[in-house]
Amino acid sequence: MSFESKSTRPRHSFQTDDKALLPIAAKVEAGERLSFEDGVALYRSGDILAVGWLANLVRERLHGNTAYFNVNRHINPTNVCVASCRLCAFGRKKGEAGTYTMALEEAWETAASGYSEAVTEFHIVGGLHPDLPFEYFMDLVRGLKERFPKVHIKAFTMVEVAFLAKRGKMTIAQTLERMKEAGVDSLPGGGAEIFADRIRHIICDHKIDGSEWLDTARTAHKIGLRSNATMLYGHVENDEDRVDHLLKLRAVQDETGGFQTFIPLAFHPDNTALAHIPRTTGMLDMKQIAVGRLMLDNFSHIKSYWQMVSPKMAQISLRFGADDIDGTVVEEKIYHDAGATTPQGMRRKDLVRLITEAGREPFERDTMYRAVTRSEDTFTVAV
Ligand code: V47
Repeated sequence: MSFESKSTRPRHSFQTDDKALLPIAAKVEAGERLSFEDGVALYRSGDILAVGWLANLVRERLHGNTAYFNVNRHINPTNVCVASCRLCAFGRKKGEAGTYTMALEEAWETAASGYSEAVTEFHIVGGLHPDLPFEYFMDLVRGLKERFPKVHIKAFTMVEVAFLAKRGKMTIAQTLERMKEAGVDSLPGGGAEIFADRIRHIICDHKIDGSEWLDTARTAHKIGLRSNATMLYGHVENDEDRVDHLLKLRAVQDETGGFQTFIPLAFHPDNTALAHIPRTTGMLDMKQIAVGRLMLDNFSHIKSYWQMVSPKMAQISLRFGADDIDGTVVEEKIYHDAGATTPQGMRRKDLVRLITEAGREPFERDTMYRAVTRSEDTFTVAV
């Protein structure tokens, strides 16, 4: 994939006291691909400003001064989950206190509730429910499309797709085709966590493994569904595990070109089985954005999800490699069950303010990164 340079600004030259960064800087300035060792050296560097400077160089080459956001709404139809992942505070076993499963009418009503601003995207993820039939999820999507025909449906992680395929006795491709027919437009990037088996056994033993996640993404892209990709960091993984994760994503992207956005997700430990792990620091959060931008040379977009790293850090990250801060969200459950102290949603005007105060130009996008123009309760997408 090649990108047109959007930067018009003359650059100052690169400066660092960290000698390990010098050959990496030469490669970045020449537009060359970085290696596994380069990735590890970037993670190990204490010179966050130098690493960020390089990531910003790439970010501005691709997107100039533009920073993207969208007006979206999250819907989590159920928190009942068979998986019991140690990383998760959201999922509950069937019959446990605090479980919920939305009736279809309830899910459709939820979609319409919250802010008055017309949303352009529904983001739908949930637990791996042992009893809900495949048709529940298809009816959910079909019902949303009937009620909100203009809204893009970004639904079901690779983990949910693989689970629904198994339960419905279908192949992954058949499952994805059925989802597409029902109205799913693209897939979110969740469930990727860290691909290395050693780590997966500790944090999410009952989920599909890394190669199954990547295969499911590959299949989705091949049948024309684009997706995002995430990486969960700040738990028991090391620098090598993170670089390995990034390179595996980069390899699939070379093959399919189907990933839209990379989103590093900061681990929230509260109420999980890994509650003894401290929360991520600002340094680590900025590193993930910057190293992600530098290693994933074939991804167009790097998202700093404000719910994860806080609105303040998301704003700063627009100078450290990120070009997107996600959207209004309206109602977030997964990180709030795990102790997130951010608001559950944000108004459009507040996202615009964060971006503007970072000295960037806000660009309201739809899920496919097309421009959105709007009045409060309706919108138009540029095609
Ligand atoms: O897959 C679960 C993660 C993901 C915790 O595609 C946790 O645009 C931190 O993938 N601490 C779901 N993370 C969310 C997700 C996402 C979010 C925003 C945008 C997009 C997109 C995707 O959240 C899960 C898992 O990796 N997660 N528990 C936790 N305690």
